[in-house]
Amino acid sequence: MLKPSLVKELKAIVGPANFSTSPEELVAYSYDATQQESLPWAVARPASSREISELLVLANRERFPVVPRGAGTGMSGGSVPVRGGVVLSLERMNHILEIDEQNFIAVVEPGVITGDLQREVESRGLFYPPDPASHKFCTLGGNVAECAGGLRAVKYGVTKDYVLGLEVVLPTGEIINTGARTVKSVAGYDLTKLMVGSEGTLGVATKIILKLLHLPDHVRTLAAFFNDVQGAAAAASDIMAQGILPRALELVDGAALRAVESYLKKDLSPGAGAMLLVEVDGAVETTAREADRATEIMTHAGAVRIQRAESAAEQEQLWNARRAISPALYAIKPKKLNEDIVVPRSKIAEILLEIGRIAKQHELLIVNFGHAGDGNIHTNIMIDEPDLPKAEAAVREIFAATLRFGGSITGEHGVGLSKAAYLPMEAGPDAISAMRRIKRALDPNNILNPGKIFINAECGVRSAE
Ligand code: 2HG
Ligand code: ZN
Repeated sequence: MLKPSLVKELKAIVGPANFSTSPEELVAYSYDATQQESLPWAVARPASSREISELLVLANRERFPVVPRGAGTGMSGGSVPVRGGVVLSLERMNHILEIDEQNFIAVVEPGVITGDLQREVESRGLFYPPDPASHKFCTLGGNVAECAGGLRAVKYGVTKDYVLGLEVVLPTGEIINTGARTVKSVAGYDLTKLMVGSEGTLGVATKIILKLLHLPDHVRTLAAFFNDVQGAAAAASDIMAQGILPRALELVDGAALRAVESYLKKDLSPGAGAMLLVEVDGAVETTAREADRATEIMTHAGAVRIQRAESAAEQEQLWNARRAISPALYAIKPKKLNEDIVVPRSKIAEILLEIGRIAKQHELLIVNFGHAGDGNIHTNIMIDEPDLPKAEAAVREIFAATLRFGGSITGEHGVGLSKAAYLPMEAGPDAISAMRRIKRALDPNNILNPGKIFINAECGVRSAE
């Protein structure tokens, strides 16, 4: 709870219309896409880095938590205010400030919807590749905080590969600029890379300088259907091993296919045990050659049917189906533990076998889909509430197997709340201690997004009452 004098000060910073403690609003800002929830004490919607700076200075003086929030589409609880405090919603800072067509740069505020920037730059023949499945809703600020990946990461990389520089408000209120507007810059520590993926715990990005590319001339999309997920996984590895670099190579298992078919009320390929979506881009001749080659490889690996999207509308339909998987899975069970393990891509078939074994042993339904091209598989453990303990045991075993295969427990969703207990499985104690020291150096009072990434993250926050 915030004492009345503090409410007055906060209202003076962001304006009374942009500050709320109404119960309805608190609920609306209490959860993210993981369905974890915790009520904040208030919501503030600042319009500038100066306002954010003032708010953070106040938070340090009064020691209340501040939790930055984009659109709440995160998948690890990063924007959930687990210790209450003030949610700092960046929704009003939603302007594309500049598109520099000559230097292939965009400068945006954090609240810009990723899909809006994609559309805007594409209308000018430019391309912003990072493409999280939630691109129609998620924000670039959230993408930066979590270092979002997405469907095109296999060829084009993830958010950190496109952030050239940032304006950041540090937890203690200083406004700094990191990076540069150039392709190269090695002036001091790379604070840009430190901030990207820091899950809203080290600073609030208020301006983002993004690298753009030239829009590829041509795009071809294939949907291939297999009898089982092992065949699809083998085909995905073969495509990559043969030197084809698709811009998306997505795997969907049978259970995910059924779920999305019933969610969209549309058959993709009745009875198919798995689907691969392959998209290549580039010059017309190159894409034609690569699509033919991918077709041969998938046929050889056991594809029973391959569909070529004949128009942009057909391409869009396939991608809409793929992007709908995450919400569609709730038709199977009321709760899902959505993980985003990543393994070397030659190990996808093996890890899927191992996950199947773990599912059987714990009598759980585990649905797998995701970014096969870069080895990032979404293992979704579908449960009813009472199944939670055994699902958590299964998660630990899946993570152990992932690490044995040389992978990582999270490829794109971040640690947040969901994976804090598991981080020590991957990062050694000295590495975690180094991370904690960075956090402490930048946020000595632990006011910015406390309770994330580290288990038992020391609080340092007292009630502002
Ligand atoms: C996706 O790729 C998202 O669709 C969500 O990262 C994944 O729900 C999930 O597990
Ligand atoms: Zn994903």
